Amino acid sequence: MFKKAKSLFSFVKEKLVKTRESITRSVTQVFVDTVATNVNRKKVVIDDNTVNELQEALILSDVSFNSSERIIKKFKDGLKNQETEEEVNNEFFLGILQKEISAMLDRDDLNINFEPGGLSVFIISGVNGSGKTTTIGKLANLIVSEIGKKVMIVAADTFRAAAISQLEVWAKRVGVEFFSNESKDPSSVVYSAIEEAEKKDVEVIIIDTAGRLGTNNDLMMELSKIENVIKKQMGKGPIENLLVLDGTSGQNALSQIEKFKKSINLTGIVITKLDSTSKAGFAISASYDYDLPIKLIGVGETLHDLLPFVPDDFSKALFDLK
Ligand SMILES: Nc1nc2c(ncn2[C@@H]2O[C@H](COP(=O)(O)OP(=O)(O)OP(=O)(O)O)[C@@H](O)[C@H]2O)c(=O)[nH]1
Ligand SMILES: [Mg+2]
Repeated sequence: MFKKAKSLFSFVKEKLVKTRESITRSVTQVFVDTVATNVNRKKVVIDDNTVNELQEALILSDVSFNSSERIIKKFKDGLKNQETEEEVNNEFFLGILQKEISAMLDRDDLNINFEPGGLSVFIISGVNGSGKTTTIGKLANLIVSEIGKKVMIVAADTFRAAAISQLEVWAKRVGVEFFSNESKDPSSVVYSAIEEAEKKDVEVIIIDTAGRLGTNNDLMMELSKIENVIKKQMGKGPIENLLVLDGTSGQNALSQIEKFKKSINLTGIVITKLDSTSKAGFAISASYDYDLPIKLIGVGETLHDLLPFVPDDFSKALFDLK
């Protein structure tokens, strides 16, 4: 799935430059003395002080305490009885860190799912301005260009008048079906959209929702109602229920996951704006602490700037490894 987009490792590396510079700088500093004491040694030794500094550096790079504990434990396990013929340099330590982080992010539910033979319904939600509408345009493009399915995008953000026309522009740009109507009730828009999709043999509908804070109960109930309407109408819930997180908010985005998770059955997360943040470290915690797959990442504002999430590529890009 999404094979072409998946092969863009060098592109991810290029885009993650801000986070990479910040993480690599702080983590590299931690290892300076350790690298010196391990020169010409076969068995690698690292002291507790260095390990503590490493944990601090991770936390300063927007990794949560919980995730940092796990990374440190795995890092220490990885080093235990480590005998190496390799030169013990920075890359040696970063390589061990990268492998552990990659393993933490790797899951068997990273792919976007489609209903076999039926209509696939995707809901896209998130706080205001996180990148939902832009992500929908890019995702529609990925699905059309790589999988060739017939897509309809649905304007269920009835809150802002401009939201509908913004989505319509994306639909035209990508060349997919677009649905909106006069109703102010997002669930009613979704209901009509599904009827229309069935008439037009659409295979995937992607629903744009209004930005909302997880603390606003009324708006969270509205989101949950959309999910319930789909369940009733289709006999099952949306196959993808994706929460879009703004990469520039760093650890602040984590509390949003917790709140959205209480109201809707999230199937995964999308992290946007990774091209303009130094805080991408929080992505590790977004997945590990909340037991959710990162399915897609946004790395820019154009049509092609949405990529499937590949844990090994992402973690290598964090530490500038090949
Ligand atoms: N650099 C960068 N900008 C992005 C990315 N994704 C979205 N944006 C920008 O973020 C801004 C907000 O994007 P929207 O898609 O309108 O966000 P939204 O979540 O739909 O916003 P609301 O509907 O108002 O809640 C726009 O200026 C986008 O171009 C990304 O991956 N990288
Ligand atoms: Mg929007």
